[in-house]
This record gives sequence, structure tokens and C-alpha cells, in this order.
Amino acid sequence: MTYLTQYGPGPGALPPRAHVVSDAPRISLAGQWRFRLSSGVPADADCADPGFDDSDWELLPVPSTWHSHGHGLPAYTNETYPFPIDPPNVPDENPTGDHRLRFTVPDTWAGTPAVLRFDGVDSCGRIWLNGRELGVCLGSRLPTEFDVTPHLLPGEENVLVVRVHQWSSGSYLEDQDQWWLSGIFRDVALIARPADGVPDFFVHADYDHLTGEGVLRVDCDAEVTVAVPALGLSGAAPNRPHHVGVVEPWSAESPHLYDGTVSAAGETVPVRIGFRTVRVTDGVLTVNGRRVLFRGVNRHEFHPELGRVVPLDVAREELALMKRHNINAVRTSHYPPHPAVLDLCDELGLWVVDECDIETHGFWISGAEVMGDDNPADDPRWGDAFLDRMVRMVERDKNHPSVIMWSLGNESGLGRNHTLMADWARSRDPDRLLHYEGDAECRLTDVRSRMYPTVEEVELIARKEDEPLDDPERDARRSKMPLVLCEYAHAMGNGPGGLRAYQDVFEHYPQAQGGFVWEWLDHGISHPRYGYAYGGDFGEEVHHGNFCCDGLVFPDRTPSPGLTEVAKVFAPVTVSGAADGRQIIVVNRHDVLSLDHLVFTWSLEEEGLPAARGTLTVPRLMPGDRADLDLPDLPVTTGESWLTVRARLAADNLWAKAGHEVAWGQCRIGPFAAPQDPPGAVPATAAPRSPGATTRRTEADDVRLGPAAFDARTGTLLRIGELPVSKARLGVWRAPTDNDLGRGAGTPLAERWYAAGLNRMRHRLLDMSVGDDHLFVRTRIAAAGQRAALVADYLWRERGAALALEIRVEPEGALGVPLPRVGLELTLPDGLDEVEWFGRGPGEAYADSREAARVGRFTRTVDQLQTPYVRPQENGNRTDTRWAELRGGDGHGLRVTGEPFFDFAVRRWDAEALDNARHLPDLRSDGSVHLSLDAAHTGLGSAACGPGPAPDLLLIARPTQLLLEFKPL
Ligand code: IPT
Repeated sequence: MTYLTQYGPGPGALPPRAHVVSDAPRISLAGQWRFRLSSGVPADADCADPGFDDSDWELLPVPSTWHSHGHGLPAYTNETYPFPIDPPNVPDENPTGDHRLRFTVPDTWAGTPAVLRFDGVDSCGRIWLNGRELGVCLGSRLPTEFDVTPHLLPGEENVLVVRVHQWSSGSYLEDQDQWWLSGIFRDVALIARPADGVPDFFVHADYDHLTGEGVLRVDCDAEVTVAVPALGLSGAAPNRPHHVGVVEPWSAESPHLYDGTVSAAGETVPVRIGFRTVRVTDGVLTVNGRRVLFRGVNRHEFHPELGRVVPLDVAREELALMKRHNINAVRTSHYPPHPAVLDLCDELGLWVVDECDIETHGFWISGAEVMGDDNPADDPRWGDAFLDRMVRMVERDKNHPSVIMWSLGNESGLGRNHTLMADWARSRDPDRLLHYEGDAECRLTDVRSRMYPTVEEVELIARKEDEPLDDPERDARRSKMPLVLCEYAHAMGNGPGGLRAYQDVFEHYPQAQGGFVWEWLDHGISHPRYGYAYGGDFGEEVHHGNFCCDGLVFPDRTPSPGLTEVAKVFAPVTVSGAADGRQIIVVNRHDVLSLDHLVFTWSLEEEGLPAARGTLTVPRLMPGDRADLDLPDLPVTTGESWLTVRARLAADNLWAKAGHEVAWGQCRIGPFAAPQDPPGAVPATAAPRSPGATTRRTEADDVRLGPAAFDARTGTLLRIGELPVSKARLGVWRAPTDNDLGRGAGTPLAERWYAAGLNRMRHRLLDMSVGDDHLFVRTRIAAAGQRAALVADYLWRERGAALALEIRVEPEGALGVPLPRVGLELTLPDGLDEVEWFGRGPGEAYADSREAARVGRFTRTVDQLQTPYVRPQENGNRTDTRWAELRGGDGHGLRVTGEPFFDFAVRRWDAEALDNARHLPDLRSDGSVHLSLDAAHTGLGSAACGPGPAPDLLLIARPTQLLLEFKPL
């Protein structure tokens, strides 16, 4: 099987060319093929014979990954190769899928040259047409074309056989962090190539931002003609510049495309031309003379049911979803996407970093600082394979205006083979920039790229105060480069926290040009038992658990709270209240557009209820401009009032309807002096205290205070009105998030929490006294084997028909670890299904992920308050709550008021059950409603693969106070 272990590229392929869909005849071979899976490479290739009887083979759709159709099991690893590192050899257990298709070709094809094109075969395909071997596809996410002219049988039945191997030498270069899935997963087509057709061509469309004029040059080795009617261009010759006068340039914000054609006698190819010029000027990446700020995401191609096959309508909708969330850039991590995705990026407007299909991460044996010596990147035997992949990507995608940077790949160390790639790309396409994060000294690249730096590090680089390189010349060169974070803000599970802090730096330093959140999509596989499966669920020997579920959208592409936060932080318009509360400040943060495409409205809410509304006139603001506007005439309100300003699209566009909300901001109105963003935890000034009192017992052994009853022996709350209450006591535990479990901040926070026993705290009554209008209870809360404790004083007071509670918490001894959260938890009876609150919402919010939560009045059911993270974990917290009501169907329930604010979460299970669950179906109602009312939470951070929460958002145990009032409804 030598072809499996050749270093590559695969033999037999035609030279690569741009992806085009011309008017030449084309037959899609998508459909039901015959399929047989073998556990190893079959000894013979009998099935290549056209006469072979495949009638007992299964049917399999093509394109597909066979694991997604019940053949073999998917496997997930991050960087670990799922086979021994023994390059270029592959295991004998090499699942091999034979695919067969019979198809007919019309007579009219007789005499026409034709190619067979595979847009993606994972990882290696050996191909026969009518019994003749055509060659081998290698390079899974790159196209391969074969000349079939001599073998095709027009007017007759043809038999195409593709033998796909899961493992090949190519697998060593495809160690991306994703599921290992094999198959013919992109389109297969037979394409006529008329002798007098259009050969490959390269469109260069430059824009001069000083004159506003465009220059078009189409490079082609044949005498084709170029026509662009809107530019008055017809019959234009190739290979020379055409000065087409003033044009509308292309940008992600204004993706203007000119439709044109490149024609020869026998073929016409439609092209969509976008004029834009990419440059680094004074250390700043500019397009058309303007600084670009990447508000980007990393996008893998994955579908929860279809594996690597992403139907085009799904891709279009997901790119539109990005646009609706103010995302303006995509890094095609970590391989070129389906070719049509780039058409969509051109059309919808997204800056693209097109990344080569190369990752050799597993050569970086865990714990080592550098790749092993055998890393393919620096081994000359792999040189052709590296270069071939770069050439095939650049040639395929070179005509897309959206692509402004080529990336040499991901996480492959740095070696001589990268130099081959970079040198070739630079000479072939000097008009685009080169990116590669693995090139820390930027020897080969035009931009400096980092993954998962802290905000502080980004700022140091932006200020040029970071650690210099040893070589001063190289250091000087690097410091003149734009900084791009190819990955940051790891969106695994509940998170990322801290987006705002990065954005502040990007908005402040011109050279810090934003980045790409890791990542767009959770790669969970739909599963009958688990809901969504992740690593380990298919019995993999090595796997990386749920590290593949780290997206801003869930596997079915519904937005997670992280995406809502992204939309707010990336918003191209900011609206805020001036410090004196008398003005509204609007800033245009677009790169290119004015605000003319937006309509501004305002609404005033008093206690969360509508009080007045109107439109806001915003003067013409160019990018970077700011307007300080007087408040509109507002009615006098007495309750807490907030003015919300919304910027909405004035007209439909390709990715949203008129009225779509692009940005919003709020400012507090009125006589209230309270700060706009009050801290969640109110530090207690005084030491815990007992008011001291006479004991008052009732006959029933209860203590009654207003609407409440307490156990007279333990001081435990038993009832509020008619509502039975249990386990009302201090809680500090939260089911660790993926970020809590991450190593970004050293030893994972969660590991320290478990070690300190924060998930198994016990409560001991220290003191209790009852007065005429109050009950005082002091408890000590500590874990088995630990000395350190928290002392909680609960002072319950009768307040008319209500019950007031003041909790003071004070650490005793050093806990040595920040608390997950601190507050009161209560267990209430089932049936309190509806929650209404006045505070931040409607979505969940945490200390460093709360930009998207506005102040208002919201109603949700308990089920709607849960966020379905693929691996269950802390979720659903609402913050800055003034009051919340939990109601049953009959309207009875409980109202909780904060003095001033509290965080809350309501669940049908407790934090321990949430912690123990591995998949969503593990979460089942335990027959009660669990309510947490918190003074504060530790922030989220991004430690699953990045920095932890900012130090001031770690909840260090210190004297803390929480004031609440309870009222039965
Ligand atoms: C980084 C990878 O580039 C990416 O593919 C993904 O694995 C991400 O991490 C984490 O989800 S590499 C990491 C070692 C920083």
C-alpha cells in the first residue's frame, strides 16, 4: 500500500485551479452510492472492476462521512494522534470505505475533454473510473481533479470506484482539534473542459482609496475576454491592467461585488469582483486605506448529524447568524472550507483568513516546549506535501475578495517546509498577507499572531513593551507588524468571560487589530442517549472529552449566551449615558460605514414597564466619530427608570431584515443616585453580631416571624406563608464550568475547590436567639478534614407581611481559594414554574460576561432559565436583580426583593446534581425547585484554554453581606 505511506502529494492529479462554476456541462455525482466498510485495507481491489457485483453493499449518500451513517465510530482527540506516531506509517487497522457509483453521461459529451473533481475526501482516496486507476486524492479539505477524457464512456454506463482510507500519511498533517471522520465529504462532479474553454485565471482588483478608482487585471494564459457591464468593460484583454475609474470598493461592511464574466469561444465563467487593496501601513493592517478591526470567530466545518458535511443552506444561515451578531471576520480553522462558503463570505461581507489544511500538533508531545525532532514541518521529505497543500489552497481560493490573508496552517511548529509555503505564496500572490501563529518571531509572516494571551500581554505588545527578540533587527521588523489574536476567548461551556477587556485594548491601540474567538460551533454529535455526544462517548482509547464543545453556538447552531455577549461587545455602535446623566453618547465603531443605514429609537421604562418611546435623531457620524446628544423630552417618573437606545437596520439586507437590532445601550434616568453598575457583593463593615434577645417559643415548637415559620430547635426556615421551604442556608458551590476546570490560571480553580471541600460543606449551629421581631442564627460552615470555615449570621426580621433577612458571612481561617459564589439557597416545592424579575436580563450573566444583559423586567419559565451547555455545568445566573417572583399556576408563590441587588438562579436540581451530570439527559427534576440568591459569583474567565477570570473577579472570601426580603404571594 505504498500510496498510503508516501509523503505526498497524491499521484495523478491535474494542476490546481480556481474554483469556478462555468457554463460548461457539469454533472454532479452526489447521491446514493454503494458502500462497503472494511476494518483494514482489503487485500484486493476487485471492486475496481466495472463488472463487480456490489448489489449486496449498503447504500450511502455522497457527500458524507460514513461514521455519521452508522458505519464505524467517530473519535475525538484534540492534539493526540489516535494512532502511534510512526510517520509516514499508518495502522493496519485502517478503516477503508469502498464507494461505487454507476452513472451515465449523455452522448453530447463525446469528444469533450472532461475532469472528475473531488472537493474533499478524508483522508485519502484511490480512484478508478471504468476500471482504470486515475490516481490518489490526499489533502482532505482540498480539491483534486483528474483528467478522465480517455476513460469516460459518453452514452454508456460508467462505473466510478473510490476507495477511501481513514488513515494515510496525510493524517499526520491533519491533526486538527476535531472529530476524526472519513468519507467523500464534499461534492464530486464530472466537469466538461472544452478545448476552447477558459483555463485558470487570477483576478486582481485593486482599489486606490485616494482617488476612489479601481484597477482590474485578469491573469490568464489564454486569449480570454473579460466583461464587467457595470464598469462599461466588455471584451477586455487579460494580463493587463484596466483602469475602470471610480468604483465602489469591497469591504466586510459594504461587500460590493461587480458581476462579470471571463470568456473564451467555448466557455463563459461568471466572476464576482470586489475591489480592495490590503496593506500594512505604519504597522497597521488596512484595507482600502482604513484600519480594520477583526471581530472574528474561528469556524470549523461540522454538523451534529452529518459530520463534516455542512449543507450550503446551513452554511449560509450560519454566516448570516454571524453577521447578525456583529461578527465581521472568519478564520477558516484549520483548513480551507467548502469552496461555496467563500462565495458566501464575498457576498455577505466577512473578512477571511484562509487557513491551509496542515496541523501536526501531536508531534508536540504533551509537556514538551517544542515539537519533536520528527515534526514534519522541518523534515524535507514532507516538503512537497506542505507546498502542495498551500498551492492547492491559494489556487482554489485566489479570486475571493473576502480572503485577505493566507494562513500557513495551525499548530505545526515551525520548519523549513513553512518557508517553502510562504516563499511560494508571496511570489504567487503578493497582494495578500501571510499569517501563521506558529511563527513567533514573524520570520515568514506579515502579521504577528498570538493565541490566548492575557489582556495584559496584548496591551504590552500594543505598547511595544513586551519581551524583545534577541535579534534587534528582527525585533524591529516584528514590532512594526499588526497584532492579531488568531484565537482568544475560549468559548467552551459557560463563557467566555472577559471579552470587554480585550475589546477595550483593540479599540485603544491601532496596532491591536482584534481577533478570532475560539470557536464558532460546539462539535457535539447528535446521540439517542446523550443528546449530544462528545469525546469518550464512543469508547475511544484516547480522547479529549468535551473540549470539542467550545463554541458560541450549540451543535444545532442555536446561539449560546456567549454569542449574545459577543454581539454586544462587537457592536459597531456604542450608546452610553454621560456621567452627569444628561446626555447620550453615540460612537460609530464601524471601520467603513457611517450610521446612515441605521434607525435609532429610544424607550423609557419605569420599574421595567414602558413609559414612553420615540425616535432619536443622530447626526451623520463617520467611523470613529462620536456625538453627545441631549436626552429626548421624557415624562417625569418616580420609580427606577432606564432609557434604552436601539440602533436598527433601516432596510432589509442579505443577512437580516429591516428592524434587526445591531446595537443598543442604556442609561439610567432620574433622581436615583445609585451607581449604574453596583457591585454584586456588598462588603460588610461590622463584625457578625447577635442582637441578643429573649427566647420566644410557640406551642408547635415553631418560631413564627411575620409570614414565616422556623424550626425552634435549629432556626431553620420551614415556611413562608403557605409555601414550604427547606434547606435555606448559605451556599458557596457551583457546578464547575469548563473554564473553572481549566488550567489557564495554573491549578484549575475547580480542582482547588474540590480539594478545599467547597462541594461538601457541612453546617453546624453555633448560636441562636429569638426576639420579639427577629430570629438570630449563627452557623459554622466547613468541609470534612478542613480547618478553615465560613461563619454565617442570619438575622431574620418580621417586616409587616414580609420577612427580612440579613446574612453576614465572615471567613474563619484561610480558605486559600476563591469561592465559586456566596449566597442563600432554598429548596421550594415543585410547581413554581414561572419567574418574573426586574434586573439584568433576559439572558444569563456573570461578573465578566454581563454586557449583553440589560436592565428590564422579564418573565421566563424555570425551564427557559436553563442554558443547555452540552456538558452540564453552572448556568442560568441572572444578575443585578432588584426583585424576583416565583409563581405557580395559581399565581401563588414568593417574591424576593434585594437591598439593593442580588444574583439568582432557579433549577429543578441542585448544584451537586448539575455537577454530577455528564450529559443533558442526566438532568432530571428532583421534584422541587432550587433557588439560589447570591451576593456574588466568581467570574467566568477563559481558563479552559486561556487566562482565568481577572483577579478582581475572583470571589475572595471576606466579610460579605446580603440583604433580602421575602414576601408570600
Ligand atoms: C488551540 C488550537 O489551535 C485549536 O485548534 C483548539 O484546539 C484550541 O486550542 C482549543 O480549543 S491550541 C492550544 C494548545 C492553545
